[in-house]
Amino acid sequence: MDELDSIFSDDWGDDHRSGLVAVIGRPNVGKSTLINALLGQKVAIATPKPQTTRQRQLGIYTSADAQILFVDTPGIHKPHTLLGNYMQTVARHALRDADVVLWIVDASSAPRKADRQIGDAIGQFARHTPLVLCLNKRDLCDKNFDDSSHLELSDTPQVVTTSATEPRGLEDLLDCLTPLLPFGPRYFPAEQVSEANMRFIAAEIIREKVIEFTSDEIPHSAAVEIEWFEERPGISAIEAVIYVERESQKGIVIGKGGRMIKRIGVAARAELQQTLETDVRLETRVKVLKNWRSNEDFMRRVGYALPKRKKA
Ligand SMILES: Nc1nc2c(ncn2[C@@H]2O[C@H](COP(=O)(O)OP(=O)(O)OP(=O)(O)O)[C@@H](O)[C@H]2O)c(=O)[nH]1
Ligand SMILES: [Mg+2]
Repeated sequence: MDELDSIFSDDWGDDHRSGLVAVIGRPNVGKSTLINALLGQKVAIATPKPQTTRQRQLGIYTSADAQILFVDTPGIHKPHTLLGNYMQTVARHALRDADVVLWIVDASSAPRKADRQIGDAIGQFARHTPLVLCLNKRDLCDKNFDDSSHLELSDTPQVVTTSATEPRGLEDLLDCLTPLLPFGPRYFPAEQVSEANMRFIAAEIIREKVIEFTSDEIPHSAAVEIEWFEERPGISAIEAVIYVERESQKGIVIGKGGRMIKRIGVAARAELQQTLETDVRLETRVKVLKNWRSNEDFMRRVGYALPKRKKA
């Protein structure tokens, strides 16, 4: 026993807390924006269009007494493609693995059936996990905001109202989450905010600009593959391909006289330069791959790595 005690000694301090907080909710309620605001840095792309986040992503918040590993997840929705299935699988597993569930709802609109279904999913996959209900987008509500319809979504006593963009309520949210985490060590150095590698970050930044500047089906139909990434002193060279599903979408992403692809490139390059802290040479091309959202091999190639289906 003495030996075990020395192996498992609590040398991080008895009262340090750490663990996974799964950030769950409908698409577009502000999950990624809220994580970025809590960290004071952009770790996940966020856009006004729903279904922006496609993968599990960690946002690491470190204070003197806690390390909170925020798990950003795809918004929960009814999937129509293999990509949609992948996104829902990611969200479900984040729920299962969580030490605490942070359920974000949009306070500025009445709760919908989809919100209630998320409540059911939490009951099914994380029944015994502490739950915090976060009413976000408070800045879009009336002064005399009535939260009663949102409170009916859950009987959790842990409710926080926030605005990720103002920002407001973030300290309250951290104060609410921290005591719900188990005691544990720091898993990452204090200065680390993300696990993502630069290739992934570059692809996401380019995808964010595509989503921001285009409309209709394009945001859902776009995937970005980094074909070449080279960091040299003072300059990074990146070659990226934007995949869409139809010729007509390719025309939209390129734009009249190449104007749209230029706009996407200029905005992405500016942000990449800031992130990489180097000059960036960015080349972007657009390719069509019909129905790639149901193409397992391609999805794996661009990081939507569904496990291989078992043969019956
Ligand atoms: N006014 C206001 N807008 C917000 C707030 N939080 C997020 N938004 C906006 O809501 C939109 C969606 O934000 P995201 O962070 O991408 O939402 P999400 O829940 O991560 O969405 P998915 O990844 O698609 O599931 C963006 O335009 C944000 O700027 C808020 O508190 N107030
Ligand atoms: Mg998101």
